[in-house]
Amino acid sequence: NDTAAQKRLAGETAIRYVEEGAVVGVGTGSTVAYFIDALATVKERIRGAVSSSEQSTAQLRKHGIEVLDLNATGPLALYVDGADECDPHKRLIKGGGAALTREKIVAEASAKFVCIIDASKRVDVLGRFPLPIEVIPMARSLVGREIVALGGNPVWRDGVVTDNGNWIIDVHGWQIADPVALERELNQIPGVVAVGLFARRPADVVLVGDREM
Ligand code: DER
Repeated sequence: NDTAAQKRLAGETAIRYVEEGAVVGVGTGSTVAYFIDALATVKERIRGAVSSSEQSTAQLRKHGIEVLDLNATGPLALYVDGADECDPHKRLIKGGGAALTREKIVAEASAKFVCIIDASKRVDVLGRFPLPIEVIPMARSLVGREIVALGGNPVWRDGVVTDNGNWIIDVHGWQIADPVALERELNQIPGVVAVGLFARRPADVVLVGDREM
């Protein structure tokens, strides 16, 4: 269908940002799955990849692409990942796939973050998609109470344990006009591991299908 076609196109278009001999930072999700398949067609051009999830690691290894430790690679030139929502300033909501913590780590280590999306992810104001927050399990109720105090409606993503052994709270009911401020505020709460707002550090390039936003 059209959405899948746009995701595939975005994944394939992102290949143009892969430089010779690069170690490529790779995100998580169904759009990134198309990027990984495309990366496999040029795998002799790259040195390897740094992965943001066990899911992406498995797909990379299936294609014979070496998965490297971020502590061994140092800074990366390129990070490619999807998003759940993207506003006009290239600020993102991520975490639909529960990989937000490692995604944020690899994005932070990368000089250029290329975000690959289909048109359905574009919004004027972030927040229709429930905001994922990764929390240390013992702090779930504490963080939930502080979210309520901030006017949100926290819902435990019951049954999901992240690659880091933590839990996810999805926050409904926020229209996030100042995502940088909210990201900073939520990051302060003890027990919060990562917030699914990429606003302090937005994407550098957003590909909607094959078009740069
Ligand atoms: O969980 C994530 O952050 C994913 O990147 C998500 O935001 C995009 O997933 P999709 O490409 O399957 O829509």
